[in-house]
Amino acid sequence: MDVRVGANCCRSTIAAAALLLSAGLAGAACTSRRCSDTQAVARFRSSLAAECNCTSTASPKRYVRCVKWRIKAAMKAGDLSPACRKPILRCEADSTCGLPNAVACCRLSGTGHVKARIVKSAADCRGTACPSARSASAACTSEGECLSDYDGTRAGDSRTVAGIELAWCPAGSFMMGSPDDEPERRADERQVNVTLTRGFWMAKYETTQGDFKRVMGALPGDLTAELPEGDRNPVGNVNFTEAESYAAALTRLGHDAGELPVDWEFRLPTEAHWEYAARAGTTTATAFGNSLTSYQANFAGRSYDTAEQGPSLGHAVAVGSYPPNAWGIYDMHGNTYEWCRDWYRQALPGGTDPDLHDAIDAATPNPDGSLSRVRRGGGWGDDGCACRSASRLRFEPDRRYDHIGFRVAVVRPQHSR
Ligand SMILES: [Ca+2]
Repeated sequence: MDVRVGANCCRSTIAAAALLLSAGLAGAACTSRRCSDTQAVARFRSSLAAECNCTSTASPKRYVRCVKWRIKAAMKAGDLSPACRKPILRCEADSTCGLPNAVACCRLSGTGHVKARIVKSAADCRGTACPSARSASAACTSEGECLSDYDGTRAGDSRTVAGIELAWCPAGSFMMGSPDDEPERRADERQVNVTLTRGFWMAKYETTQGDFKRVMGALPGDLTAELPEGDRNPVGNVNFTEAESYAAALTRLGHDAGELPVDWEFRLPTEAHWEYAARAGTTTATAFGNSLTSYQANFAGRSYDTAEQGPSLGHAVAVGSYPPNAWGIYDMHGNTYEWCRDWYRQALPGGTDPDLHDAIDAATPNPDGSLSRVRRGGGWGDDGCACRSASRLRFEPDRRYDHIGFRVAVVRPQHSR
């Protein structure tokens, strides 16, 4: 099923495909404002693949012929409104025969056209493989890259994968770091422009002890008086490698369960991902404005800026005990510090999709010559100023401390196109 998509003339087709994908459900394209009974359409569609013996992508024409016959019969029996016929047919004719994780090959030809086709396996692709494609025309951008139907539709959309609750953070640009006049800022927060070309899913909560034990079998380090035991309490005393191992294990669980497309994976967030998610669209010092009280986040000591003084608990609490930010993400300010995947570099990494995970040569050495990863967000033992969205600290990756935990993100890495 080869589909040639003009790079310029078919922008509307691509836009429609993008809309279809951003709706999150291929089925959404099979309903229509003119078709009043959208539930009937959804029910009917879900039965078509089985009724038409749709076991392979190799026979789309026969499949569509069967669908047409079924629609006709349903209309005759009064089970389907004639207005629903076209929406269903339009979708079915462009479908991958009901297979949810078909593979599309997206290839930019020498003449500037995108050539897309559906295959059974990524191994059959000579161009870019888009494993979560639902149809050829809905798989590729006009540049021959993959669109994803796994994206959320709007900031804060929810999804649960491998038991981890996630919030959607859409692609976008933001100013990373703090302005010169932000109180208590530090020199390593000099602002840079960042563009994130792909949206990602951020864990709504810090990694909990319960989830870590479920996935890895045991906690990574000791509990302390300040890091008490509790399945909803955050993990602490976890080094960088252990945090990455947990993310990798979640990726395997997600793939094995069919909940995670093969081109997506769990990771620690980059600093850019972390700050973008912490800000949740805000440009103020925190997601709650230019001040912060310990009624809003679990930190100790001084409130930040003009906020009223609150309690200093001096220990970790169950995740989600404080209000979420605008995208439904909890404890980005306070409770535990959170590992990021970047090497610490004094100058913030700006630009497009910055990722210093492998940029060891760019890392800023500590006074003793060692190198650090980044930790973010403040914790139960520090003042409110450390909870600012732009605040950043370093920590050597092989070390652990009870006030340092992490959260995971689900991303579609750049190497998967
Ligand atoms: Ca935190």
